[in-house]
Amino acid sequence: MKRILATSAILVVLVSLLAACGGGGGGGEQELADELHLYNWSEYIAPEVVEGFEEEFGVDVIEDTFANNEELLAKLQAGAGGYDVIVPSDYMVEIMIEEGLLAELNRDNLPNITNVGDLFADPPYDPGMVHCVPYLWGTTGIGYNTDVFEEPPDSWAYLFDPELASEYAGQMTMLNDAREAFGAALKYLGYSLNSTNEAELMEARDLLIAQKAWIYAYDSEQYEDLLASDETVISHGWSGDFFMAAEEDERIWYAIPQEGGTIWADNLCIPTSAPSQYTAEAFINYLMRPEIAAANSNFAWYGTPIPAAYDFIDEEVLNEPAIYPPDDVMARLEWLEDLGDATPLYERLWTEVRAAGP
Ligand code: SPD
Repeated sequence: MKRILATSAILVVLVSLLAACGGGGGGGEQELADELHLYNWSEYIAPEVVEGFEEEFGVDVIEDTFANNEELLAKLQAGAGGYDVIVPSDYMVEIMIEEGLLAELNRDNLPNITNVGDLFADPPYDPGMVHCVPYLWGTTGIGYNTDVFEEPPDSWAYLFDPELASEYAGQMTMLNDAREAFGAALKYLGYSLNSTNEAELMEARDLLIAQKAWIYAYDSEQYEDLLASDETVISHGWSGDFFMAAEEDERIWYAIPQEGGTIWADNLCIPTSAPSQYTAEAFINYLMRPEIAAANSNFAWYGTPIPAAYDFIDEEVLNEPAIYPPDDVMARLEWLEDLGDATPLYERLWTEVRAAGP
């Protein structure tokens, strides 16, 4: 009897210790933490959604933002252990799974996962949604000032062809994002944005270096504001960011280039180092409620993977063909994929682009 009591006491101490450490493994942990740390893209969650979670669950949400997937990866690789929920894109999810950076989701805590539509429920970068659930999706293309462009600049030539692009010298931004910048250059050249062909990549690098003569900035977080403040007139960027800016400034609009561009999905994932996997799952489950998914889609002007949310999405978002593109446009879009062994080559070429004059 004594031995049973002693064993139980040890178990109780172990369980309390695990709870005090915040667990991280999900399992038996059933208490919400006081805080949830979210590492997200900028302007990518509706303020009322955050407030709603804080009020209903009694958890303070603390948000940091990153500019691109590589910045997020570098932070986790450097051992940053404070984040409960992160929001990597498709190809980065694959890389993070391979590197053992993502926890497996505990579906018992995610009953709303059944709300994810068939199109997104079995993504190639995370088959069966074992590690992540899709959050929002969109495209990469060209934002512009409609006062300057009578016709939509719906070709990458507006950013790369010397005759066209030089007209907007000093008034053009490119995303501060290696995969997206190379993707745009590769598409303009007629190649896949997942090319690993060294000659094609060198050509894209040279094009990006030549383009620097017209670039105002590489920026992923304020480029839409630069359009609104008339510092720029044309900008490489993510669809919803331009539509969101257009709410304040109706001169701004967005075009998907005829040559095609990127289609992407950002995902809600939990790092293996998360302070509280249980709190992270409560938050992710909340974000998959149809009304909440709709509030985020209405705020950020990106597509939601939750079809039941459509009933709550504003008509102008739902009916915008650049947000929910028709089939012929979808057919021209390409997903970014993990480049495997070619990743260091991209990194080197991107460093060369950023270091080059002017
Ligand atoms: N302002 C939030 C934008 C989020 C864009 N994520 C897209 C990543 C595509 N590679």
